[in-house]
Amino acid sequence: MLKKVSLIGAPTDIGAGARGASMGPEAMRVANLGPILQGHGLEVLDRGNLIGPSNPWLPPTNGYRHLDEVVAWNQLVHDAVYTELSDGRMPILLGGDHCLGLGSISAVARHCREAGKKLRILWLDAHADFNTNELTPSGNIHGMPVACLCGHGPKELIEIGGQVPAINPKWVRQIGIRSVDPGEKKLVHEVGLEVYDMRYIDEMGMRHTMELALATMDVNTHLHVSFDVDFLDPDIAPGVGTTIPGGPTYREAQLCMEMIADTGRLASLDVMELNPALDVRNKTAMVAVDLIESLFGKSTLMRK
Ligand code: B3U
Ligand code: MN
Ligand code: MN
Repeated sequence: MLKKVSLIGAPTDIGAGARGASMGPEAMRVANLGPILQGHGLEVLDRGNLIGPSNPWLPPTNGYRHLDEVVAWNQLVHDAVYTELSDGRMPILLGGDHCLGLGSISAVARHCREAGKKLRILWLDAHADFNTNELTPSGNIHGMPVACLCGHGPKELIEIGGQVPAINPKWVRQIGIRSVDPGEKKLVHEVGLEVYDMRYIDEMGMRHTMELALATMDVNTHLHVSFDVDFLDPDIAPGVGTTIPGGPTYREAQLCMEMIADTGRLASLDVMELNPALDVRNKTAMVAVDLIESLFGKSTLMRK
């Protein structure tokens, strides 16, 4: 695991259906993310916030809301994430809504191509984020980033990482899924995405789920985690725009993070959709920070 990490704030809700994720980066700082990671022996640089277009809050055109602004933000995120990886630092993207997973992961994919690394992506989310402009019920682009990464999306978005498609769907494992739109579901099946939905986690348990999700990694693997905070059960994480009941409990989420930490392969991270306007005394940010600590190996009394 890289010892040097960089925090990149992307304060926007440009792809979301509710305002407020633009305050996510600051809430993570208020919850002490930087100093806490430093306390675990990491060298932490806070790069501050990216500055992009404001949110005009318009209805969709051609099935997309704010496409131009989403492209601009993703370009900024791509460049910032790519720069950190080129410098040998681990980027931690603080969202911002999940449309920015596109810029982040297309930069990671570019880096892996150039470095000859095998890429694995864990998409922790209540949603599959696999809509297109024809399938979307909302036009909100935070419901589309995985489809765009796999080449299903508008030209100006899918080309950001310099290669179309940016990733192979075989590199993705989705965990915690429990809200998928009907057309989206069909496309997810067609593409053959590896999905561990809540039904699977209920039946098989988080341990077995993570063993499978992490199975095909080796020493040459770059592991990217895209953590949509709405992955978590709303009981512990109410501060998100689209709460979906029945998510992983605190213990299940801890185990998920610990098993990722145990691989030693985590090399980039997105923390997305945190919405302080909907939170209760910053508790969702504090849970997210707590889980990120586990992702960096906090909780292993038994193993160290
Ligand atoms: N699938 C719905 C809702 C949604 C997706 N991602 C979030 N919400 N956060 C849509 O609008 O695409
Ligand atoms: Mn998402
Ligand atoms: Mn989600």
